[in-house]
Amino acid sequence: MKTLAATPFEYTFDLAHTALIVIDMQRDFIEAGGFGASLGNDVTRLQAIIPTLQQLLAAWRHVGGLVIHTRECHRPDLTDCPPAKRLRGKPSLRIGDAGPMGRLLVAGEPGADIIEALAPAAGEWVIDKPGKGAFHATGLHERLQARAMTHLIFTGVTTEVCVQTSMREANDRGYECLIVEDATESYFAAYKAATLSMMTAQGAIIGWSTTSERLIGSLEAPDAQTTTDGLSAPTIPSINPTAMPGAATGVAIAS
Ligand code: TIU
Repeated sequence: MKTLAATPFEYTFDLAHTALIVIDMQRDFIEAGGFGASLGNDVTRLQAIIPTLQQLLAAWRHVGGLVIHTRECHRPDLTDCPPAKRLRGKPSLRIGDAGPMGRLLVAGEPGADIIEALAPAAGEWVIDKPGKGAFHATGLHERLQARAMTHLIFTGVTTEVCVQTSMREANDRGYECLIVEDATESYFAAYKAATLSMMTAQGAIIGWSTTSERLIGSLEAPDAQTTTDGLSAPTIPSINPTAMPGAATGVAIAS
């Protein structure tokens, strides 16, 4: 088991039953000319977390943890895009319209791709999702159950839209959820801050938050032993023979 400092209190997980989820790090949200920009957002804000996510992914892959990537996108015929979603508001382009990176939020188009810097590795899951939440109409819960996953660690964009929705869906399905503060970002700093506060309030009502440094540190530290009652066993100091009484002088110790 691994334990790390988190808000509002320590978070403990077993790597074999924990997945790292990277939400929607797609060109459509992060690059100019995509869906995020069509809504009037400054997409450059989201680019700040790319190096942090690269470090976290490298550390997670190094210890052999399961990685799951999601992509918000729709079938080319848009049958999985409710009119309420497509027709909402007055964006410069709507879902399915052609933009400089192809049709917005449509599977198979360049804009729907995960950015090159965070490309999925072989064996990692890539979940296409028509909604904001990763569990809606994706079969993700069933796949996680088949792998006996109990803990989910959330990263990606945007904090208060797809990341928060997914973490709330996961919490209601019984997963112990952690969000990595510097590996998630929003177009709005205030919404990110509010989301982290509200999800960790009331004794981790939705889940915990921590930093990538703490999470990576926990991966590098040896696993804590657990006792049968689930509590961490006290650490037994290793014995250094040269530090034992008499060792330096060669005096025999009476047995
Ligand atoms: N608009 C916005 O903040 N986000 C989305 O539409 N999707 C995701 O968060 N992925």
